[in-house]
Amino acid sequence: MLDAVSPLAATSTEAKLYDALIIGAGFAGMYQLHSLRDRLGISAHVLEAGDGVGGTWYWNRYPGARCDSESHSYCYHFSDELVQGWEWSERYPSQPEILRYLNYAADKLDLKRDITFKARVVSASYDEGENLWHVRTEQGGHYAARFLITAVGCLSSANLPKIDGISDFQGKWYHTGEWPHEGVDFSGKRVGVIGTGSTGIQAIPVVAAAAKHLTVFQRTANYSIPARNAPLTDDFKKYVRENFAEIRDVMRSTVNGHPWRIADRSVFDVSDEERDKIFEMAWEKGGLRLRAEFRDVLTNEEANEVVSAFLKKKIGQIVKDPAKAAILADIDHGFATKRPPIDTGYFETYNRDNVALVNLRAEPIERITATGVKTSKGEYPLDIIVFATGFDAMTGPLFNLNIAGRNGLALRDVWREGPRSYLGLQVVGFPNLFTITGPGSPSVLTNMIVSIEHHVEWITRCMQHVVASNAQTIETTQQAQDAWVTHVNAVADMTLFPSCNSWYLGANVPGKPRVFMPLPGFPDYAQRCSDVESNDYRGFELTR
Ligand code: NA7
Repeated sequence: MLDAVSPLAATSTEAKLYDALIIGAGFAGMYQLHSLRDRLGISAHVLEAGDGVGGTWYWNRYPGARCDSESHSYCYHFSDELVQGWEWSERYPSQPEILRYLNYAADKLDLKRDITFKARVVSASYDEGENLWHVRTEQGGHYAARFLITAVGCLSSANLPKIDGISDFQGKWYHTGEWPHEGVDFSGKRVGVIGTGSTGIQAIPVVAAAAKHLTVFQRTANYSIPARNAPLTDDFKKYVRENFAEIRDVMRSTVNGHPWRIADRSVFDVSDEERDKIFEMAWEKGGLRLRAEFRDVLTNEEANEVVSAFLKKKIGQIVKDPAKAAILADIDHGFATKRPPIDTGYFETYNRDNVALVNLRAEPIERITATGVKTSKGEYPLDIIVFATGFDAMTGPLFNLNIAGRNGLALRDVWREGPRSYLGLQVVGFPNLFTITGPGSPSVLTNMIVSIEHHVEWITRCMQHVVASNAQTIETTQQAQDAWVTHVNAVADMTLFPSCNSWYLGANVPGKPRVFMPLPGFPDYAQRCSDVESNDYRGFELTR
């Protein structure tokens, strides 16, 4: 334990004392624990609400849950041993396989002994006199540490819309992000799914195949690209084993952190025929690679319209009922300005006899009744309602911790008008607090693992610097934070992201301030973080 911390253990608090507390045992918290404990040699402990590791993948057990990043890129790359010791079975890993992977990593790194499970953090407050963060859990636990690191994920606070009458419903209802561990039996049931984001698009085909009847309630139509999921071949597995260093380098050098480069051509550099050929090939190959075929999809409105038109046309080709096809293709935003979903048989599902589509733009939900969902045009009888209605993204999970910094300053109040941070890592007034993949960093615009590994490694070196400098605290300055917020807004404004109502902007949660939260462009961001580090942590102040 750090010298500056240990004397306090005996004197000022009955809390369990550590050098660092980490909240959350998903990909981020697990790697942070390993880095601090096994590399830096300080005492670190993780508090986790669930009764196992996994984070997002512990909670999101809904039917069809699968990662949209390809499996060979959606795993830790910091350890050759972990890479060589694991084999993914499919192109996109399913939720159960990711959970197995995280347990494999936790066991290999011997992490579980330093994690307290079933410990839901309800408050985290900084005591300036002691220079300690005091963290309390719902279960009555009290912990304290000099450093506090949030590893709570960006999409872990479920958004359950306030629809009148939900307590009247006599059937069962579930939110996809808080799915029962024992699963849900849909057989013989009339099911309604509300929401057609990435989650709804994954769940709908699986629910349709299991249920007697499915009614999809669509408010905003969405694009989707076939994932073309399939078992991995032995050749591909061998390629990954032998080339993982190169794969990692590609991921770290591209805007979205995926294992492919973005083509250096404009949509308008090629003829219409050639462009169609490129799109068709990308459609056949499947997955998010389609977005990378041209460099200007998210920066040039006309270029975006061309891609969007191609994808809308595909819906009409797949969905046989012209009325359904028209509702599904009536998309009001440009492709990938919202998080682009990928699917397995999504649009094809609307060709099944047991699937109905309700257009909430034409008939909004009025209320939930004892027996179903009532819209302005009629009532839909249901036995089960599935809310695939997303998350209070990025800030929600942090607010749930009730973080209070200097002088009891609540993060919720400081961010009332929207999140403000320096590098997405620190906030003025909250010394020694680091937010992994916090607002103001690339986070959700990347393959998350790339952003997580980058942040964990940066935080670890930064803490090493604080300790080596014999400093008590590190805290960003107001000036650095203000300049960073200006930078994030300027970069977002160079893209088409702010053009639509997405959860990136908080637009899915009524009353949430409209602020673009993530920062587009991983490599430029990583370079800026490196520059800060090599310039004596410019923008941060250390107190000794
Ligand atoms: P999303 O992408 O936020 O999608 C939520 C869906 O739920 C979306 O279609 C919403 O329509 C719909 N929704 C939300 N509230 C309502 C109400 N009140 N009535 C009807 N429909 C509603 O969440 P996901 O879980 O699909 O995906 C989140 C991320 O997880 C995803 O992007 C990946 O990164 C993984 P709207 O568009 O708001 O009109």
